[in-house]
Amino acid sequence: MENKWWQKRVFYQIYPRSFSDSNGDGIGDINGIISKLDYLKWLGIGAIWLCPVYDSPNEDMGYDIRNYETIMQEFGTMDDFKNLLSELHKRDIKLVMDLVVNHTSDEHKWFVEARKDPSSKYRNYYIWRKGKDGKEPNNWSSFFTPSAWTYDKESDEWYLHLFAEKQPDLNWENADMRNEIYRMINHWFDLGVDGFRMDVISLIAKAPGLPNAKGDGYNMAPEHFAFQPKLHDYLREMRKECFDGRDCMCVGETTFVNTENANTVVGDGRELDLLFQFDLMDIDGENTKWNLKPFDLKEFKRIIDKWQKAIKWNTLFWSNHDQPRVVSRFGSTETYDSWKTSAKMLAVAMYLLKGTPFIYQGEEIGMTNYPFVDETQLRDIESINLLSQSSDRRDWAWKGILAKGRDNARTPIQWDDSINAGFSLGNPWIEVNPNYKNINVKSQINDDDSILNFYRELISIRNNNDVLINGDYRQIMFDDDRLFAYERFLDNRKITIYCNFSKDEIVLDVASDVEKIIGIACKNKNGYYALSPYGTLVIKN
Ligand code: TEU
Ligand code: CA
Repeated sequence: MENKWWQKRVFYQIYPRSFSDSNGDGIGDINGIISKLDYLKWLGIGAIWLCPVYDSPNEDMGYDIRNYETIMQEFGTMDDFKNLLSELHKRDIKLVMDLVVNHTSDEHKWFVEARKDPSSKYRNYYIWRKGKDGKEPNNWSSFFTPSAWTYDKESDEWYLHLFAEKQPDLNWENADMRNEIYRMINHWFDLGVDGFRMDVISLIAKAPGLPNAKGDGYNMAPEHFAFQPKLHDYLREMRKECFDGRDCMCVGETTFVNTENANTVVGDGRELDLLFQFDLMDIDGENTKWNLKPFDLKEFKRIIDKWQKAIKWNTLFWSNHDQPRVVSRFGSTETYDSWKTSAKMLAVAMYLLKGTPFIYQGEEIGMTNYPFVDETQLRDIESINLLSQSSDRRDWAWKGILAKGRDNARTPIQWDDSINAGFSLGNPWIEVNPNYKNINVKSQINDDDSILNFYRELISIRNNNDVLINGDYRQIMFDDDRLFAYERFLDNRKITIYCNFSKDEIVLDVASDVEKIIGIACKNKNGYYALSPYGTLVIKN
């Protein structure tokens, strides 16, 4: 089987602001990334997803773009960027950029013109409507604010924003706007980038007439802005104008995707190559992510099974810059041992599945959630807005933020045990996790038993094993509520993976003389393999 490059490589997601600061201003930057490329190569990484590095006022940390073709000053210059690209390619590492085209910043020159002059051609690049009876044009809520509309007094019209007020949605019905976006994408391709991760791409088309959502008050209206018929026209057009004929990859952040509509975007290869689905990320929330509910392994197993069967090629990830730290969330940080063992087990559970792994920065050393104590420590607009909108239930909101707040995964990478964890000599833009003296790259790199060295080994096993790349998937022991187990098989070769998600010791029905590829917290008990709490075993059989 002929693989595409993005099927054979392990991705690593970089959140530049928190990766490495080269000049002591407390903000991670491009030169900081360049200084760590040998580390990523050593780890076995084959491609990077780089979160936005474009000019932005940072209302939503770069997801509000002011200029698509310049680099954020705090991150460096265009020359620094070109240098990064060439240093990556020198090491045979691909670069996938973030593409945020559902909305821009309200400081983007298109929106500035649009707001200033309703007769300008840019007015129609965005979505403006008259109000209804002095109120919003419809009852949609946004991800960050109660209403998805903001009133403009000058013109007596409202503009739509599915995210923050400072993130006005682009009007994809406008062909001029679309062409400007395509030109911009091609410009980055011509510089040499290898692909794009498309932010909330499933939301770019809105239902004609912008109908009300069901229910009273403000409501999320995915039925009117996610996976609309026009989405497919836009994606096909974009593919034709920008992606066709290039050896590139586009992965969509397909908010509100499900196993029924997934293949409408990745099915025939004419829209997206890959997609991110969030069923797993929703597993510990009831209706909203902030209503916490306990992790249910059986539900996890159903979700994995459903997605492994639904589409040809999955993305495999535990976390990203919008999610808490995986070991705090789904593993155990109760003791040193459970932290270390569960972090390794989770990696095996996810990254030996069929698909392309995306490791989020810091995950490879088992970084944990941040013990926030007060709101001045928060930087993320989502958490800050949640608090200000929840004055009647502050404790509930705070509990939610501790468990799920996006800042948990945005604290600086812990490189060593020196000041600010070696991230910066200045004052970091967000606090460094106080556990950096115990959890850092330097202490793990020379420790054979570390999470970091385990990630390296796992990546290398995966990179070099055809069964793990192309083999079919089959889940086994489906009804077991402590073990997650699956097989990968190709021709007459088979690999079986056992992961103990529980605190119990589990004796497996596998004789201890079977060849093992990986064994963590796994011993021989009366001739059988036995998994200690959070242990994992991978065998060749
Ligand atoms: O996230 C899209 C998205 O749906 C998030 O709002 C998600 O629901 C939330 O983070 C879960 O808590 C993307 C980016 O990844 C995110 O960082 C941006 O804030 C958002 O788009 C707007 O661009
Ligand atoms: Ca800096």
